[in-house]
Amino acid sequence: MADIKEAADALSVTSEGLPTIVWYPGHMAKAKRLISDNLKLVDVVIELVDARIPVASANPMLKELIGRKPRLIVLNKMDLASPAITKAWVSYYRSQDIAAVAVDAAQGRGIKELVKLTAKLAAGKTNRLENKGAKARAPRAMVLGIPNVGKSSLINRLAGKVKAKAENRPGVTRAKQWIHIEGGFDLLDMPGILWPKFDDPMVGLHLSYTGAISDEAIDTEPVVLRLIGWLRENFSRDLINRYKLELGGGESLPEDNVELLELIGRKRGHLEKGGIVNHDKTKKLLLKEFRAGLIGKYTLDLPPDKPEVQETEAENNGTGSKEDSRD
Ligand SMILES: Nc1nc2c(ncn2[C@@H]2O[C@H](COP(=O)(O)OP(=O)(O)OP(=O)(O)O)[C@@H](O)[C@H]2O)c(=O)[nH]1
Ligand SMILES: [Mg+2]
Repeated sequence: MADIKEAADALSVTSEGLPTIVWYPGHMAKAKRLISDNLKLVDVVIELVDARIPVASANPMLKELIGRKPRLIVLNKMDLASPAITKAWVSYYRSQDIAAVAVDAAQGRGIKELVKLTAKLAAGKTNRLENKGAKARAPRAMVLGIPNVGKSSLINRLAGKVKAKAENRPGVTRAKQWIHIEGGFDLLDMPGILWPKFDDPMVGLHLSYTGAISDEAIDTEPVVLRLIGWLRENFSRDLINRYKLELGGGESLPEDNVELLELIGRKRGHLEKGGIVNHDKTKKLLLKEFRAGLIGKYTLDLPPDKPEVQETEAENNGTGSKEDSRD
């Protein structure tokens, strides 16, 4: 499994100690060429983004790269994202005339609709070819996405439906492997790695929260402290429930993120001699549980036309009825 660090040229930090990505123009041009070479082979592009961070996990240059080729945006890992905000994202894309669908490639949710939509988008091209007298062929698609977004899971999930029937087609440049997806299209059996946006510190932060940037590559302390702050501001009820942070009457969570981290650490018994909290243990726990959706199902990037969704979500989460099932 690759991560952003391997795809990027360098990982750097901002003045606040937050991760940011540095790309060199030469390497970027090479990556672009690699993608455009493969793009030539397909009729439709399946762009995978992480439903929790549709902005941070998207490639801002893809639109320009693929030109007028049909594109389907797939919001993967929907099982970990806020259902209401995922819905809002799908409507947003559709309002922009971009086909979009939410899926869970790990469990197979949404895959049928994905196949249907891809076939429909690609059919325009093959129909045009046939009208010009070319021999009929199945439409072709490829999967693109940043590291760790679920490209292999999606390809396996699609291939699994037809028992991974792969074939080596002659006549195609460098004899690529294609998987025939029944009732749908031919899928290029090789995902294209995209690079995420790199000029916005929020992007690095959100990629770290969700694990697209591996923890070994960065100092997780400032990242986890920001995450704790975000959770406290938006979903304090979830934190209280998950970590059983019983507070005295009228008391609220500590404003200080380090204090809150230590409170959680103490609750989980992450103590060393002298009653000092082992920050490292608590940081790892928080990241693991956040990424697994155990604290709650959150979407960090909001659609441009729906900034108010997060608030509604926070209110809904505060009702307490679903917390029991999370332990
Ligand atoms: N919860 C959840 N996890 C998923 C989903 N799709 C993929 N994953 C997990 O995400 C991780 C990365 O998935 P991969 O399919 O390896 O992602 P990839 O894009 O091929 O990654 P690289 O090859 O490293 O670029 C794995 O641990 C998967 O099990 C999903 O829909 N839901
Ligand atoms: Mg992969």
